[in-house]
Amino acid sequence: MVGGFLGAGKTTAILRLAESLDRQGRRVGLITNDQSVGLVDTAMLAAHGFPVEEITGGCFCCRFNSLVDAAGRLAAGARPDVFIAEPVGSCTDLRASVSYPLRRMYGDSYAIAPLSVVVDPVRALRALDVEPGRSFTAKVLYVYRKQLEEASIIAINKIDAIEPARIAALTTALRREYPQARLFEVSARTGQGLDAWFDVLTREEATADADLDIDYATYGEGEALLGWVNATMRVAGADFDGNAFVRGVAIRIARALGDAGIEIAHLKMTLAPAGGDGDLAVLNQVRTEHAAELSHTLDGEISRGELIVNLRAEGDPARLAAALEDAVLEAGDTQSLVVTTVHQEHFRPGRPQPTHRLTPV
Ligand SMILES: Nc1nc2c(ncn2[C@@H]2O[C@H](COP(=O)(O)OP(=O)(O)O)[C@@H](O)[C@H]2O)c(=O)[nH]1
Ligand SMILES: [Mg+2]
Repeated sequence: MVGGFLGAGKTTAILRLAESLDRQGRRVGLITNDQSVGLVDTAMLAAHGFPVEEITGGCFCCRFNSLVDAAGRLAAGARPDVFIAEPVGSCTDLRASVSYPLRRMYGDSYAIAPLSVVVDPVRALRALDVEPGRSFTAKVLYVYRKQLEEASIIAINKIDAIEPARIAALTTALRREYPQARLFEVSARTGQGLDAWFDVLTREEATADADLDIDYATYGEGEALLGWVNATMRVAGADFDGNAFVRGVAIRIARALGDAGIEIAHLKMTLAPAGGDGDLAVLNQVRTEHAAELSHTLDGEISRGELIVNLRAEGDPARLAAALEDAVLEAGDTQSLVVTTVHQEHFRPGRPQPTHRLTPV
């Protein structure tokens, strides 16, 4: 499992790990997880040609049997040598609710690798109070810190995008507060530092360390402070600039949420032309003040397309949904587009109730 908070770079790192294993001749199966359907991540990973199973409607820990079923489906089809699973970014206590149960029940068939937790360095510097700046409230940070507390490996990601001195400050803080974890400094984007981390993942097994001391009431409240919106929309017009449109939507959402004091955890969007040939715009934004990034852009103008939006932020889901709708309509207006909502849901994650909770024996 490659865990870590929303927007840390899990999916990007998993894709790199899958490619690395593939080059070594190992067959890989991927398992994505989310609270709801219509996922940008699944579409992105599948577009790279790897077999992917999606577990929706709850996290691995609360849908443990779905995780086992998904692994079973992959085993029956693509027959992977290695499974890589991405847990929901707002989940924690994964050792007790996923790793140990897997090992106890399926230890003869599977070896479980150490739990990795990926961090975005700017987010982590603020969460650990090393740097000032907009962050989440205390109960969300409780979940954030529990993720670090149970990590065997902490992968400090995005080192391509931050000054070395700030990484050094973060390393010092992480060593002090989470001495159990092995630290790696990596860039899932450029590939820097990944080999050393991946090497440990493929060679070592998870250890049975002390149980995570966690209060499920606080964890549940922290998780439920995050609002989730998933939407699928059809966009049509005379030939229009789809890249500018998704940028326009992101700018407007960030402005509205910033004015309301709401911190974005992760905003993801894809815009795919109707009947397209795999051409896609992909946008990501991981903080309210972070400039949105377009990691894939559309080659030319389009006249019709499907927009998928996944927004996770610390705020009332209805308010997030309204901000998204306003942003899409306004951005659409600037290019005289007609936008139709095909599917939209907004909610707070339910109380975490793991199927199993085992502690080491
Ligand atoms: N600069 C930089 N950005 C990265 C890196 N890894 C991931 N990102 C970006 O961070 C954002 C969130 O990444 P994603 O893999 O979707 O995060 P997840 O929510 O943890 O799965 C995307 O915009 C990625 O392109 C990295 O090593 N460097
Ligand atoms: Mg992801």
